[in-house]
Amino acid sequence: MLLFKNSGIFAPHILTTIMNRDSQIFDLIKQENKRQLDGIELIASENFVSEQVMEAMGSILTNKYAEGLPGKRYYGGCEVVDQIETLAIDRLKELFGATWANVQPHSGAQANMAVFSAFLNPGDKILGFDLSHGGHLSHGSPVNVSGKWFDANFYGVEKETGLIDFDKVANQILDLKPKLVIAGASAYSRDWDYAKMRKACDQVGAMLLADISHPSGLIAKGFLNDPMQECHIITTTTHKTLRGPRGGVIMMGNDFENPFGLKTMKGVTKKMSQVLDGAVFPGTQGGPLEHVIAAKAIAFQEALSDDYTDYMKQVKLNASVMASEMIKKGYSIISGGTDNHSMLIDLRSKDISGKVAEAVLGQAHITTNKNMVPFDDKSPFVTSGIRFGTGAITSRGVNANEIVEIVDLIDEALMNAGNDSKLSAIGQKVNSLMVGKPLFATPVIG
Ligand code: DSN
Repeated sequence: MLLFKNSGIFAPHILTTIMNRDSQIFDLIKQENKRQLDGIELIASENFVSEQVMEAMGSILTNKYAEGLPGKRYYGGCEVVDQIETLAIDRLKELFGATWANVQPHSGAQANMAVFSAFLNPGDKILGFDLSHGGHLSHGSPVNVSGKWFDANFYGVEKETGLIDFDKVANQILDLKPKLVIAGASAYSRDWDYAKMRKACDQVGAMLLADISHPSGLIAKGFLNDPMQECHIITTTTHKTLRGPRGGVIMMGNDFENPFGLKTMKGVTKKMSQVLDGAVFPGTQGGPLEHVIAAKAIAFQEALSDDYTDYMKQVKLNASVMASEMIKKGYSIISGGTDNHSMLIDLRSKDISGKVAEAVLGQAHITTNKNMVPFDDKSPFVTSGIRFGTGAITSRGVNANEIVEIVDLIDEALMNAGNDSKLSAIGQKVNSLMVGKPLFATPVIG
C-alpha cells in the first residue's frame, strides 16, 4: 500500500493505532500533516524524510537499551542492534570518506558537546562564528553551555561584503591561540576555507572542528569544499540537507594517538576516537536511540545513491535561482548570493522586520524563520532578516521555474503586510502550487 505518496493521507501502519487509541494526539498530528502538505517550507534546517526513514523511527527498535558500542555493550540482547549500528557507521564513513564515526549523538548540539567534553577543560579558549553573524548557539553563545563553561571568542563577516575573510580568521587564531576553533554556521551561504583555518590551527596547536550540519549533503556529494582531511573532527546533524532523522554524528578523516598531549587520568595514551567515543557515552549521553540509528543508516544509504546526487544538484540550483530572483525584486542578500542551499535576506531596504516578515509569510502558508543579519540593530526577537533554504521544497519536487513563482508569492505577501484578505488569497495560491506534491518525494534506495 502506498502511504503518504501523492495523497497526503496518513501512513496507516503507524497512525491507525494512534487514531483508535489517542484521538487527541492523532488530531494534532493530522493538523500538522495538513500544514506541512499545504505550505511552502523554506526553513533552511528542515527537510522531508523518506517513508523508510520514517518507518524505522516508528519501529520496535525504540524498545532496546544498548549503552556502549557495537560488540561492547552494557546490556544483553544487542546482537541485532549491533548490526544496525555497524551498518550506520559503515555507510556514513563511505558517504563522507571518513575513517571513524560515532552515530549515537542525539542531536548536533549533543555531538558538539561530546567534542568539547572530550578535549576541553572549563575556561579553555574557543573560537567560533558569531551567532549574530549567522553562527550557532552551541559554538560559544553565552546562553549555551559552550559559552558558559568555556572562554568563547568569535569571528564574523566583513561589513562591506558579508563574507568571512579567512585571512583575518587565520590571524585571529594566531593571536588568540585558542584550544579549539569551530568552522560552521546556521546562516552563512558561502563556502569555507578549511585549509587556511587548519594551517593557522597547526601553528598554535589548536584543534579544528567543522560543524557541517547545514551543508553536509552538499559536502558529501562534492558540491562544496571537503573538511574531512583539513579538520580534526567533523560534526553534523542528520536531518537538514542530509534528509535523515533528527540526530547528530561525529566523524574523523584521520584518527591518531595522544591527541594534543591529552592523556587519561592514569596517564594512559589513547586514540582520539577512543576519547570521542567515551565522551558520547558515558560522557554526555546514556543509551543510544537505536530506532533513530536505523533511520540514519537508511538515510545514509539513500544519500549514497545517484538520485540523491541529483537532489543535491537541484537544491543548489533552486537556491541560486531563488537568490537571484529575490535580488531582481530589490531584496538584499547577505554576501550577494549563495553557494549552498540557504540565504540570509536583509529586509532593511524594504522597511520590514524579520519578525513581521515571518508572520506575514506564515499567513500565506510560507514557513520561514526570522534571523539576525550581521551588524543588526534589532534584537534577536525582532531581527532585520529572514532566512530561506531550498532543501525541503526540493524534496517535494519543486523545480527552478516554480522557484520563480514562489519568489513572486513571497514578494506579493511581504508587500501586502496587514492585508488579511490578500494574504489569504496568496495562501490559496500556495496551496494550489503544493497540492500535487507529496511529502515523500524520495525515490526508493538506489
Ligand atoms: N540553529 C538551527 C537552525 O539552523 O535552524 C539548528 O540548530
